[in-house]
Amino acid sequence: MRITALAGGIGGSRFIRGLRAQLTTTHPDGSGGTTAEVTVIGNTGDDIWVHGLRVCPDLDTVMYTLGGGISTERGWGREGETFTAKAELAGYGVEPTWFGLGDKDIATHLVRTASLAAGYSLTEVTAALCARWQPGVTLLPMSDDRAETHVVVDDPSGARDDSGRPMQIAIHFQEWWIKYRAALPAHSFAIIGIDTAKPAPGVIEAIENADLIIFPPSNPVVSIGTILAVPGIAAAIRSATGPVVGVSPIVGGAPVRGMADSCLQAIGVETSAAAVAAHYGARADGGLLDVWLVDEQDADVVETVRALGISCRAIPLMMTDVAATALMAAECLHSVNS
Ligand code: FO1
Repeated sequence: MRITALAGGIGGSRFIRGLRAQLTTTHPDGSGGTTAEVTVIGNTGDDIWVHGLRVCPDLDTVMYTLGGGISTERGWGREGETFTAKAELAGYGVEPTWFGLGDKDIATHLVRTASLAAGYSLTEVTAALCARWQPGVTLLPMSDDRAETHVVVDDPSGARDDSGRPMQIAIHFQEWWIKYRAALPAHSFAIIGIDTAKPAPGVIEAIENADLIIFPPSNPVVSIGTILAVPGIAAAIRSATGPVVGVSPIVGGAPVRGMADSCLQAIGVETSAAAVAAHYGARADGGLLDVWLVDEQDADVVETVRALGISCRAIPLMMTDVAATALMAAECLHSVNS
């Protein structure tokens, strides 16, 4: 079976880890293997140049989480990380001092930056990095082209225009997310370069050949939404032969983690499991979803979602550990047969 999943950072990575566990059969004698091949299309809208290094937060979070190198406490970056270089850079007063640049993580960014400078594509670089981490999935960037999410906010300095209205500026997503904790109301998101970005090699094929397409519980706006904004990807999903199953990132009216509510607010979507399903739309109706999984706390929205033309089930969606996440993945797999 071929499964293709779109993934952002922490939530998406943890879901894929559960999916891989669900697909991996280990026999008493230790033999076994996975009964399916999984391709993950990773969001690169969060990517940023930091101190001359190209950082790909969502690709690295998938790679480290599945490769066993992730910091379980933070959900991003490396286990047992130190931040000596970061402190030294701050000592020189160079910005961005707010970005958590880990010493071990720097090695990944150095390899990526040098390889890109040598002319390798992000797809090739990601494959090379994954050769070390062995994530057990094929990790593809959504695009090899620059497509960087910026957030339009009122100028934090309080600057105003001639008529006294707050000046609006666009800041990099990472600055909004890390320095301002997404607390600055976002007027809109601008993905710089998205209009000319092309799906990375293998992305469209992974969608067209999939027996199942999954939207894990990643941020529907700045992670899944950014991947869908790459010209060609949403259309490929709409016309894909495999069923498209989404897992709600909103439970009981709030994001399970992260700040999806700040993002949904910016695009005028209510922070609820049903509203996100409606935002993605029913495939039968020109949208993207065939199935939407909501948490048991949101069982009351199942009928509403079904009325949209999207089949819907309420199951436990808290990814408390790999086993719980594997059960969520099992529910997605059932959609292939139903
Ligand atoms: N998230 C933070 O909240 N603070 C940080 O300092 C931070 C640094 C960082 C460095 C590398 C990396 O791969 C991820 C990092 N993240 C940090 C997470 C990142 O900002 C978000 O996870 C994604 O961009 C959104 O999914």
